[in-house]
Amino acid sequence: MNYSIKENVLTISKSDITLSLVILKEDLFHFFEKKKKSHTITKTRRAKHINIDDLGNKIKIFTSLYDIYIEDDFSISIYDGKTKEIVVKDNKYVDTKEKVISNEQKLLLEKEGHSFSNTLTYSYIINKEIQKNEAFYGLGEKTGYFNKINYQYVNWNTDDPSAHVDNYEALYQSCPFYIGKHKHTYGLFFDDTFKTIFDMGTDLKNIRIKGTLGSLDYYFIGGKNITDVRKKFVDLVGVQTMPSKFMLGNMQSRWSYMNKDEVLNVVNKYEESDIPLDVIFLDIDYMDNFKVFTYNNETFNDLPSFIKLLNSKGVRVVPIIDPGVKVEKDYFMYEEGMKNGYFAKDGKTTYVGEVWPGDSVFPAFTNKEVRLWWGKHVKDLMDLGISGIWNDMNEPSSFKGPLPDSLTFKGDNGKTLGNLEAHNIYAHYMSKATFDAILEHTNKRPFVITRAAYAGTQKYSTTWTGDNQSIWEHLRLAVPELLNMGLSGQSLVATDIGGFGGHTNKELLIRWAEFGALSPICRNHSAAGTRSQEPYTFDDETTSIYRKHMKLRYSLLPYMYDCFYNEQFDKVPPMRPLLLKYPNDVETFNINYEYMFGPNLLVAPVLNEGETKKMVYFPDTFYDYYTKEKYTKGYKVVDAPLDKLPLFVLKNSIIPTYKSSNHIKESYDTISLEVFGNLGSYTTMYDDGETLDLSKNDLINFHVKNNVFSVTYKRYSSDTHYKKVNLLYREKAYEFELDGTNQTFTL
Ligand code: MIG
Repeated sequence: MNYSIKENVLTISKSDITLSLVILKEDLFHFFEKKKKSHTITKTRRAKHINIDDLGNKIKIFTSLYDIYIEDDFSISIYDGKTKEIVVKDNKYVDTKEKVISNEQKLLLEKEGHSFSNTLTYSYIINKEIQKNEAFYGLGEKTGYFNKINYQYVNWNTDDPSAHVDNYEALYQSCPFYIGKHKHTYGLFFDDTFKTIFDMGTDLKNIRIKGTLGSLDYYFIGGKNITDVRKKFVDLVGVQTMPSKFMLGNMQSRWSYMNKDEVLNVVNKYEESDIPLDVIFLDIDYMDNFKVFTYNNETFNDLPSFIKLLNSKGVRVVPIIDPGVKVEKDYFMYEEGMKNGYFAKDGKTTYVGEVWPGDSVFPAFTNKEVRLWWGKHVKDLMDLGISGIWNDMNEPSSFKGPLPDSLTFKGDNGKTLGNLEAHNIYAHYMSKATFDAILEHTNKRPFVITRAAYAGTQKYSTTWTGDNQSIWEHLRLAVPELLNMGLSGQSLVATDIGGFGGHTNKELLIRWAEFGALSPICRNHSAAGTRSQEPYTFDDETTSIYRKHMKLRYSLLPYMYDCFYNEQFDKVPPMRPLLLKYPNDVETFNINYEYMFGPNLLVAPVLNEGETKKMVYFPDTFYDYYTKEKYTKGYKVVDAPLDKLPLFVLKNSIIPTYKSSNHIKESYDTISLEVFGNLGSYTTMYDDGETLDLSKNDLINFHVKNNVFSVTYKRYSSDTHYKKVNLLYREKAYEFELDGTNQTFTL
């Protein structure tokens, strides 16, 4: 075999094909055809020394953990270094021409007047052999079930308003990363921003990954288990930004709040209904003729004072910003962008597509100068008093259909990107522009929520799953969809509670809100022209069940907040499949409709109409959160009347809660602890809910065992924090005063 090693880069070449390998860590390998700059991996890592054995017709490269064999047809097999078992293996090199139909079929189709090529040419096709009982997860925002096996997906950010059914191939986001789990667990991340196709085993034999124009460029990520692989993937592309506390509050939105009165009415109705609310969104209707960075001077006149009013009622405001800039003489965004050549071009002229304002042009966020310019306007918008920015339509979507392949976008360092390369990272860079600007302006954790994304966008933004519909099928879809997003690095995610398109109904809204209460971001949103979807527009029962579950969410705030804080360090997504904690329990491999929130809560939302009982799988001993009934390992049928979200707590754990308020507060002076089982230990983080520096936080550990309760601080500040703790232990309630020093109490 013809290979060379230069500066720890192994390169193999044969005829016109070259393949390089860099060992980044003992369990992180980078395979690529051409060296290129990643759009999402920001850290550069040093290449490690390559240990190699030349075996004649193949070579063996080994680290302390894995053996890699590369054959002279470029097929790669990775084995566990200790057991010598297969981890992941190429099923022989495949020609990049793929036969789609036979010659006979082609002739028939042509007879009927279709023109059809019976071969498609790809820039690469990789076949990874499916191992015995192998399951697949990840792939970011995709439809279908939790285990991705047997579906085919396309990574091409797409705004298609039809219903997101199982076999829908492309949603708004692209995350070319999957985790394979059989006896061994690994991840593969294809850092290819061009369109890629992931056939997850439709032939039952291979995972087939096809590049359309991009060059082969992927990472093998090894790990002990799925948690470990997820952690290493996140270390590579970036961890989800830590939310400010308010971002865990309840949010209300609707496309078609047409003026200030309508918005105020929603906030007032929430208040009257005694339902917690922290954020209200302004959809496109607040703008002046849909011109971004403006507001309508009649319907939303003096917006800053209005925002102040809402803020004084404890509610923050987050407006929408789309990428499309209206073509209009004297409109500052258009003039500034045109003058500086900031918009995407078709040949020598600026490309004009169509969005809400009519003819629109698209900023080239791939370029730093453009990002800074956009950011300056983001800062001006922040000055109105808003608390975050909602980025939509950034696939990008245009009413004139997909942007032409021929478009070009200015990149960084004098580069130009064609549309096919820029498309999947358009929103990624728009999120970066927005995030960087808010960060610089406020010096606090930015709140950005984007519809489209690429792998790693979570370091700049949260996301939601776009235009779902008010159908039960979409409530069911939401659970595995968010779980796989979590495994793909995106943990601050939401689905539109109640469903976006179509008219929702009482029962669906209630069940969706119950799920929403224990999902990462909790936001009710609906489309213009659909039935009102705010909880109080139904009946007293709806209002009361909605209230109950939002209060449940607000009471669990310290727990949820700790989950997001912990993710910064342990890289475990707060909303997580049972599989993460129980990777050896085969029952957990295909669980679609229950999940864990944090280490101790098991959530089993009802997702079917008319259902008042639910079959729940308990991977261990759990207690009912409300009744304290004990469930041992196995499948059990639990009661789930309309007003109840089935929620369970792992034995021997402590759940911290606050007395729920209707708005998230800056500080809390009492914390309640409930011990489920005989003992428990829980560490909580205490901060102001928005500080950037997470390294200097005060941690408080609560520990209960053998009738002794202790409180231990690991602190950076001298604040007392909680002054009181209420403890519920073995059905007895205790109340203790805290003085800010380590204390021990006998129970
Ligand atoms: O569908 O701005 O996904 O949340 O309300 C049209 C209007 C465009 C799509 C978003 C949706 C938003 C809507 N937008």
